[in-house]
Amino acid sequence: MIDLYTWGTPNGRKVSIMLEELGAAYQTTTINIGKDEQYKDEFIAISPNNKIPAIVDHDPKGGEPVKLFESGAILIYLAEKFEKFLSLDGPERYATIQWLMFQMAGAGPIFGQVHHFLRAAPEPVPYAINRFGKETARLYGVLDRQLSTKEFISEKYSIADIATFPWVARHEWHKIELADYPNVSRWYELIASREAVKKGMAVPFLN
Ligand SMILES: N[C@@H](CCC(=O)N[C@@H](CS)C(=O)NCC(=O)O)C(=O)O
Repeated sequence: MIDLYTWGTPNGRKVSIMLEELGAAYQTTTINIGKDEQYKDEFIAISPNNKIPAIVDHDPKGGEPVKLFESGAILIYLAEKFEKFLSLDGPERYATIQWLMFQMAGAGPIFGQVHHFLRAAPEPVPYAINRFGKETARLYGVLDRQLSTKEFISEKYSIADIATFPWVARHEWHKIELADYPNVSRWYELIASREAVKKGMAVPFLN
């Protein structure tokens, strides 16, 4: 059994999509980051950076339960455990990891800044909105070029697609018109149509 600690955000949904794609046995604990539950001692013991997502795998390949935070690390761990969505060696493995890192270090943090300055900042900061908005458009351009010759971000459906999809699903939050990026748009519809993606995007279920 895998315990998933999450909230209804793109980083959390990367992991719920992955667990659904794998058909893994998991149970969800919600960490309401709007109510500061991420700062509780019991959660920090699992996720020392006090951010979701985090997992505890009670049934690892050997030894003690495995605790992990950072969505990219969790995706790699699960991909290797189940031997799916990441080649175990060869150029394809590193192509996938490269695009996973593009999401982790580029698209995620930058789109997140746009969300913050457009939706949460206590006052308008035009410089920040412009800077992060331009960088967001540039990153969509990079993704669009990559997808102009490929069905998926890497060679096959992989953790690079799983990491990127929930962020692109928030395109309206970062003021991106998907029609301006036809290859991203085509890819987005393809990934959105997967049953496991639909299920993973609905986690955590909140009344
Ligand atoms: N690089 C981290 C980022 C995680 C992250 O930013 N999580 C946000 C929600 S999407 C969070 O828990 N924020 C709570 C806080 O910062 O206090 C990852 O990919 O796991």
